[in-house]
Amino acid sequence: HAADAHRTDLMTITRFVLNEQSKYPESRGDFTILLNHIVLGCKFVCSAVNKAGLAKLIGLAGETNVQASSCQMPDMEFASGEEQKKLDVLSNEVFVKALVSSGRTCILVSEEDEEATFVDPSKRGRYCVVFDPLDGSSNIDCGVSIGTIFGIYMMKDNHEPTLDDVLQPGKQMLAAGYCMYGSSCTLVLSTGEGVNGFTLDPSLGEFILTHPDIKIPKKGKIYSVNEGNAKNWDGPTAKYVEKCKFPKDGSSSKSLRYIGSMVADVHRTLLYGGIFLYPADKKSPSGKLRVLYEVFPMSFLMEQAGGQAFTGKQRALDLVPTKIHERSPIFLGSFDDVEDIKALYAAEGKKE
Ligand code: P6P
Repeated sequence: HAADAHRTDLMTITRFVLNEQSKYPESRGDFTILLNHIVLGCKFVCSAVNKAGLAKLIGLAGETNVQASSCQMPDMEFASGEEQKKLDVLSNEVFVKALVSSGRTCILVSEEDEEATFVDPSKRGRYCVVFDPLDGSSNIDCGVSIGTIFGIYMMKDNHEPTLDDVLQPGKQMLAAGYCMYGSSCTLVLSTGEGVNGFTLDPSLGEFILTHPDIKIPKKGKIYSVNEGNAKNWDGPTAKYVEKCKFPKDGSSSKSLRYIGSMVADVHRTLLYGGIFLYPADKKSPSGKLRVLYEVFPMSFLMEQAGGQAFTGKQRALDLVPTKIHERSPIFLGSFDDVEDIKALYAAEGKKE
């Protein structure tokens, strides 16, 4: 029976990527090995985030060195009290160690590290990984979903790695994805041939394909922006949000949904449709979100799912970053909704 086949024919993320890799006979499986190490990091963070509240509780009971029982990494102990490593620092250490130990990376850029990590030549591979190990981590204590966001470049050519290998436009990314730590642990990934979602089955410790070939609705009923910044918005953003609330064409107004955790807001946008905005404003003329490991991966996924992503000036993936922690305004989501705000910026441009 089809249902039984589905239950017994487990499509794990590893098997899925191997299937994709098999289309490129020349590939030596390096990408699959790299991805498996990213998946390992996500499994650890999922476990640590789910324990965070509990570990803190036990910590308050004065116990020290509460071992995160589910992972056999002794040096990843939870200390109690103030030595408790912040989860984003811990997550960063796990991802850096996992990526270096994969032997497939040469440069790592993390939101947590001011400088890029150049992997020792003895452990070097061809991939450059840019990531935010725990985006939205300020939301942990109130139980809001948070996530890991990552993007993967191939180094430009076989020379000594330099920052130029990561200061590439987003359209050069080979793959991008995020892992959301919420009611379930969901990993959404694109390797350039569409978007697929995998859910962690904790009893197997495997990510299973649960959302094959995700496509974002062409137009949505939701807009997602921090309305608290409205007084600082530029004209086109203000006009667009006004249109969402008071549509002139008699259509119904859009609902506002804003969680304040990018992975959660983008995941909802991807599945339900609509538009996510983090515009520039007078206080931060480049917006708040980081190009390499927030804007590019989410823009890559949106385009792969049939949506689009715009900076207010250009297609987000065409942007060429000059600094590894550079920021950019971003408008991403359903194709038609982003088209509407592009038209408003274009009209503004004509006036200037
Ligand atoms: P604001 C979280 O701190 C974050 O980096 C993103 O995850 C999120 O989309 C954004 O900032 C929220 O920013 O200014 O609306 O609180």
